[in-house]
Amino acid sequence: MKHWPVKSRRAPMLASTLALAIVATLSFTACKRTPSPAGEAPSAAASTAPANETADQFIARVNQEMRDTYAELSAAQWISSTYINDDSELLAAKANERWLTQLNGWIEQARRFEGQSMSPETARSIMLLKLMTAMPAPRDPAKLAELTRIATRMEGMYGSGEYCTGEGAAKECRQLGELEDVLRSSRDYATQLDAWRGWHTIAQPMRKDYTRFVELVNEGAKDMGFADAGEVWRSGYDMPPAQIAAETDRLWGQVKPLYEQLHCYARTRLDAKYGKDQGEVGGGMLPAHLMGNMWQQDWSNLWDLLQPYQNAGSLDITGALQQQYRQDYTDELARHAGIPDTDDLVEIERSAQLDSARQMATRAQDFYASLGMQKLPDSYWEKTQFIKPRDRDVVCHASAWDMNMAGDVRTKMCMKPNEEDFTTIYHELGHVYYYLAYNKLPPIFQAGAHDGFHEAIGDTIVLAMTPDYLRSIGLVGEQQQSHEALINAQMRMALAKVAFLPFGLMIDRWRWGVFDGSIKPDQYNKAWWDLKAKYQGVAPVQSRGEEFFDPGAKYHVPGNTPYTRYFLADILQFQFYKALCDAAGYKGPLYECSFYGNKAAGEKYLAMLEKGASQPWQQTLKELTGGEQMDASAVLEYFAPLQEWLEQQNEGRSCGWTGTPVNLPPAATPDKPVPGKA
Ligand code: X8Z
Ligand code: ZN
Repeated sequence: MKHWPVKSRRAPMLASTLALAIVATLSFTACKRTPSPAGEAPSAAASTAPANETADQFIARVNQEMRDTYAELSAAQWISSTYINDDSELLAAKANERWLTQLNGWIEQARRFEGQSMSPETARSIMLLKLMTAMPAPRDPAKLAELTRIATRMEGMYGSGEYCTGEGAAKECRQLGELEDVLRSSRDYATQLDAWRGWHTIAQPMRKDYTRFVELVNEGAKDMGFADAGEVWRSGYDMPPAQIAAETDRLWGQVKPLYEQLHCYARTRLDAKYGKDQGEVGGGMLPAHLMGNMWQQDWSNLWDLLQPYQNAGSLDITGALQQQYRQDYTDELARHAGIPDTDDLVEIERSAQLDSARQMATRAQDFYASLGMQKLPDSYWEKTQFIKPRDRDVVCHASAWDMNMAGDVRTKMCMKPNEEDFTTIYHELGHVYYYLAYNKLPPIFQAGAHDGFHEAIGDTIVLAMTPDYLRSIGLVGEQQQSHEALINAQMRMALAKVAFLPFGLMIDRWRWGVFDGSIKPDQYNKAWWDLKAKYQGVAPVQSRGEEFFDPGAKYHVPGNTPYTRYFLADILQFQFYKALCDAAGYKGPLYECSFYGNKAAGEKYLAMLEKGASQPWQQTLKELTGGEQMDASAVLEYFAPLQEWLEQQNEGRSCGWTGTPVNLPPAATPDKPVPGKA
């Protein structure tokens, strides 16, 4: 996303930086903050405000200056995310330092206008300015520079993190993608545990940096008049910050019974596969390393274990994508003149991987185009990172970038032919289409209505990828019209979207606590696993003491991307989906609707995207859905058949879990940290 550079280098963040971060718009009433004391260390930019400038003129100038600086920052961040080394990190940290200094300068200059009358747009812009970065920076230039260096380093450590085993010639190092492949495909208990533990070693060396990072962003937040950095994050929702915390509790309360049913069902199936003593951990929790995903946030990879009915029509999208890839490879091989040597084979493999990734992105583009949206510009296809480069470290975590607010949009992924990456590219293009739609607004308004909107755009399209749509693009065969087939289709969505809900919530429960000091550094890991237990009902099978820093093994922690957005998006996308189905004139049950190809739905969607952050999100939501509240009833409506089915399956079982596992054995061999290579 675009992001304003605020943050670090990644785009989603970027957007975040600007955009995403912004997203977090606050209502005017919520924005009355205690003015900070006059700065002891005024930034250079603060002295450049022309005398007698009005508030409206000030905002016009800030928008212009933002446009002028933006491309340089995003270029530095793009390079450091797609070519990790000391040099690119240095340049990205420096660019971010300039940006945050400039931002602090604008925020300081804006104080002149407190209490003055000004246009509503200007008042909103000033509010958004203070929330533009997820990484509020201290005014002290030395501390600001320290902060950008730490942020860049942590993200680099994540991107280049690897887990090495064996010695000498037998030494083998694996990065996240390879370790994720193990969890995706292996069903061997010990093999999965090794991959899971191995990845978590990369985070151990981040603990010190993260602890200092927290001190520095909190100082930046206080300089702006906020209690701590968590309050800055919670202030981006056009309502008082305390209220958004309560809102997330309310929404979680709506969907929790559904999650509990899914959890209970998954546990039964895991018990059947691994035996009760391995299929669950004390207190009825799910073992963290057996969920097919490093963070247990998406259980789709456990389809082989959790598929409700074996013979009700295949939804094996990964299988179909892999088959297409193999076909590409065979075709390329056949076209090769002469007998290929090893280098040729590597080239052919790579070229087939790239083709397959581009085909996946083309499919995703086609969905948006079918709604009447533009095709992506040529520069997208030329400059995007589709697959993992062979010769250097990159941040593989998927992101979407607006490089210049003028059409240079890109995605950055390390795509493989599997269902997860296939849906992720639809997600990323949601960000891209948001950028393209709001690029005509002043830069300060170039953000999602709130950050959850930004995350929900592409996911709404994913909901419309029904079995029927998948059949129409040749990824699955003819579908049965049976209750069994319906339950299978629902389960496929639930493993991604219902399993995610408590994870979407717990990450920022942890960070809010870290920022407000209720979670102290010597309790970082304990608090993390307490929250994992409380919300997700998952637990490690060996004890994870404070020698570990498991939060750092999830991208958004070292990457400093707020996470509540994804929880909100997981709810909002069902509201958007329902609204677009209505706009398309669809009348059947919600879960069968696809608005693929429907221009009326597309027009309505685009109208929302074009609003960006120019008005409170409640208004934007109302224009799309008729309501002003986030609400999970569309989630429940969508999953009603599955919920009923799960309740039948779970009947007579004792569901639920207790919060904390008891007496976990210590890790058999202490994990050794393997510092990143960068
Ligand atoms: O980070 C992402 C996107 C980029 S904004 C790939 N997501 C979250 C995650 O991977 O943890 C999408 C779903 C949740
Ligand atoms: Zn996203």
